[in-house]
Amino acid sequence: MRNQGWRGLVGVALALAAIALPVGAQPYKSEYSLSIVPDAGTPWAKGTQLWVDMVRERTRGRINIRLHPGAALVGGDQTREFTALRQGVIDMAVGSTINWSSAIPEFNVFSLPFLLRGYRSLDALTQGEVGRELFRRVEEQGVVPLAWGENGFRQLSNSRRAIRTPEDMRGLRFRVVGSLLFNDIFTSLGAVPTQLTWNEALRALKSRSIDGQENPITVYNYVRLDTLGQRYVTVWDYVADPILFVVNRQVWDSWSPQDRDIVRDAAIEAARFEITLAREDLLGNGRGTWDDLDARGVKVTRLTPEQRQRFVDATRPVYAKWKSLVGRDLVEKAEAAVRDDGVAVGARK
Ligand code: X2X
Repeated sequence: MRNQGWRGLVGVALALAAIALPVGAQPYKSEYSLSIVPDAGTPWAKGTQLWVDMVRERTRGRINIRLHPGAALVGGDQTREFTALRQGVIDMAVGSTINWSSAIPEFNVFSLPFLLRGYRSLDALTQGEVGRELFRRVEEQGVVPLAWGENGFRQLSNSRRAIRTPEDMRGLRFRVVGSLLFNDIFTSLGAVPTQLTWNEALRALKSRSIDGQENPITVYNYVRLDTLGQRYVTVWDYVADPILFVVNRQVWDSWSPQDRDIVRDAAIEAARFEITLAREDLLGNGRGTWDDLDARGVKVTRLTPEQRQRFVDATRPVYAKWKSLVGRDLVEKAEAAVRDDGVAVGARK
């Protein structure tokens, strides 16, 4: 008897739920998980936090997101983040094209060495036909792309010596991540690349088992890589990694059209704020990034156009090889966009 009473109650509850929800829709979760790689403090993390806060506020708590830094939901293995998102293990993410290139090889377009020439060319890619095509690739994989943000132009740092020529890199061990494109780039320059996650990289830098790494200066500063012996920085702008604000498709479909608009608009606003932070070259305390580096005793090397050309020449075969791996059509679109909209190297500083 008692059992039947329960069944009756469950039946009534199910019937009520069916009335409340459109056919096929999933109920809202009490909390949505969101993955990012870096810790709080970087523009990437601050922009993500703004998105989370705006969504919670504007949906009056209907969409409540918990941020998981350090790619913790995939045990720190940032190259598995996109797959976990596709499979619904992660609900949302703000992730780098470098990390997601293992799932979508076309993302390597941003990592073709020395393709980009300053922020205008980067914008020409993300905001133009290339960006739209990449969004389509993301959608095909069951993930909803909402906005482009930016980690930034990636600079070289190491603990051994100032790097002005490819010869200066000879034999140095650098941490890289993402696709084998990075192994090819560093090998072509005579260095010894090692694929490590960001967490592993920090441990390896601390223990001095590797000599160097490459990351935007905002990331370098936030983790204070100078305190881990990374006292030589070379500004070479060889690649940049945009970040994407995305939501798993099933999660997206479970939200009302009104809530989807809120989430999309907030992503666009947060991404705009995030890009401003990434480009402003200021530290949290308001001091100029580059002046502060000098003051901390970091030796910053800026390549002259002639010096930079030597790196371009040395990585040309890698560029050619990866142009076909990434897809000739897409790379040619990117090259055309850079030609039309790019500004001279160094003009952004
Ligand atoms: O791991 C890195 O180097 C980082 C933090 O920049 C990315 O996630 C691509």
